Amino acid sequence: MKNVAVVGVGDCGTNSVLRLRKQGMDCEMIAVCDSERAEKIEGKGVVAVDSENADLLKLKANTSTVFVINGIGGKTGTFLAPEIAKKVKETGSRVVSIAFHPFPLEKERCAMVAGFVENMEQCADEMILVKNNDYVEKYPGKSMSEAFELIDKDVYENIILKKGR
Ligand SMILES: Nc1nc2c(ncn2[C@@H]2O[C@H](COP(=O)(O)OP(=O)(O)OP(=O)(O)O)[C@@H](O)[C@H]2O)c(=O)[nH]1
Ligand SMILES: [Mg+2]
Repeated sequence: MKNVAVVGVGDCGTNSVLRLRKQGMDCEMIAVCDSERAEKIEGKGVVAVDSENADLLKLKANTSTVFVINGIGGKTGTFLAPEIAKKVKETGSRVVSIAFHPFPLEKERCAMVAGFVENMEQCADEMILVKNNDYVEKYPGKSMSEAFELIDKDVYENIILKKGR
């Protein structure tokens, strides 16, 4: 898809975009924002961004839609994804947030969802909350990594391909 960029923020977002790339995601640019891992990943078809240089996505790929992907409950994704969304939106791209709701047993992380949603709603044009637990119920007996792969496949087919333009 021309003019579509996908940015993963934090560990979950980074894992997710790397899996999507492996699954053959078609997009103009893949970026990650994770200070701990970006250096190791950058260059292999992946660009490192932070909230300061997120406008790169517009400059380099002339993106019209940018998907910002993160898990909720850690620090990086929860707090930097809205900042990146805001910065990208300022460049004129449409921003769709895809955020993973933590598992119910991650109680303290779940408590951060409401604040994140409130924040992201101010920064993105649209936000989609994907509940990790729904997949565990839908695909019982799968390992965590198998479940994450299925989630990403679904995100690609039902959100990115449908909403990217
Ligand atoms: N769907 C999906 N969810 C994940 C994945 N990895 C982690 N999560 C969820 O995302 C939440 C946030 O975790 P991380 O992404 O590790 O947190 P982070 O944003 O890196 O934050 P810090 O490491 O604290 O800076 C977790 O509590 C899980 O619920 C993944 O690969 N796929
Ligand atoms: Mg992390």
